[in-house]
Amino acid sequence: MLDIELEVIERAQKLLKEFGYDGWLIVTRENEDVHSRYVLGIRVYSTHAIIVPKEGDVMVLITRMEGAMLRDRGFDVEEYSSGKTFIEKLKEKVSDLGENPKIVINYVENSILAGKGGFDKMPVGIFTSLKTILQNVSLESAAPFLEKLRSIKTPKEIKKIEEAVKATIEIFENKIPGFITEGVTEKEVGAKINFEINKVGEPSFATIVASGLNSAYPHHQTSKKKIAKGDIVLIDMGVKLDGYCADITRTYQFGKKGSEKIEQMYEAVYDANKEAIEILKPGIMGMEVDKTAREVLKKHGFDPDKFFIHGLGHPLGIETHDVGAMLSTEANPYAKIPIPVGSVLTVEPGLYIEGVGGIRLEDDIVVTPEKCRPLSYSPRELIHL
Ligand SMILES: [Mn+2]
Repeated sequence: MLDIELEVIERAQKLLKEFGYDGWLIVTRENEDVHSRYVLGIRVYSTHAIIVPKEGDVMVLITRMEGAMLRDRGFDVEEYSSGKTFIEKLKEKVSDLGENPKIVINYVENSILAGKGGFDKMPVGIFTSLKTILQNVSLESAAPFLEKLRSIKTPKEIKKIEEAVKATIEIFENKIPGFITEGVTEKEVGAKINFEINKVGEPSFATIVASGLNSAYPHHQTSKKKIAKGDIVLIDMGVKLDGYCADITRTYQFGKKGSEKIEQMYEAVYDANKEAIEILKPGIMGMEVDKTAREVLKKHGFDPDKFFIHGLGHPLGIETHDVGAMLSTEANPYAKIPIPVGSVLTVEPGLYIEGVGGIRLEDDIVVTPEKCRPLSYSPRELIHL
């Protein structure tokens, strides 16, 4: 167990007590629930259960194949050999939490309407199994508890994200310019970027390399298209370090000459990014920050309703799209809560014009008691590679 996991466990236990829960139960497999790694610090793949009691040691019920690895990390490990023994041992361990314990599990009621997708990690099959196995246990949604646990980052978590951002910038500045050559495909550039990412960590998400007209799609799927002179090259990627994500987008142009339109778009997006970061401070609502960015784009002559087709930013943490206060329009309930100190957010205005291309500049920031501290800074001018 590293300090960062110990801190997560301590905070989780404190919150369980505050909420009046007896424990937090994670049951997952194949690394499907991000909270398993959040607590254990490593990925495990066999079906396993993690019990975080409101006090005392964390218990992991797992196969022999992966048990030793967790025992080495200091966890209390119980091994099982079949579905039947898993069920017997889970029942027994849960009964240690008391009579008719109140336990939270990682699912969300009315998941689509609730807008809390980040917590909805339990497959329906496991959910129905638990309902049958744990008859005298009250199983509740962990969403309110997890929201508190994950949306505010501790100094150790912030430091980890800061390191991930540094590693990402290093690749943007020192590696990527050399990767963009005439005729290279988006996929080849993506593979080279991923090689650099994997040397220090792993990709936070599937790296996006969008060139030419493809850049008009914010989530373009990196393709076999060859990069040609004059193309916009939009790259969205991030290093994940020890489970904590960075997420940065830079937009370049391949070749010396750019069109005036693209230069204007770049300037508008740069100003929107900068002004949004300037007004971002604790207590402000994300919708206000999002609105400011839209107004800047409008001032530059670009209609945000037509050309800025996503929210301004999202929380960043153990998932690229983490949970908590968002920078978005008022349609998003998370854009209407005051942004707390300790939030880590992306700020990523963009302009996407079909038939022309897209520009996005995405930086990562931390909300401090005074205002916000950018962890990355977009280049002032469009860089011609
Ligand atoms: Mn992003």
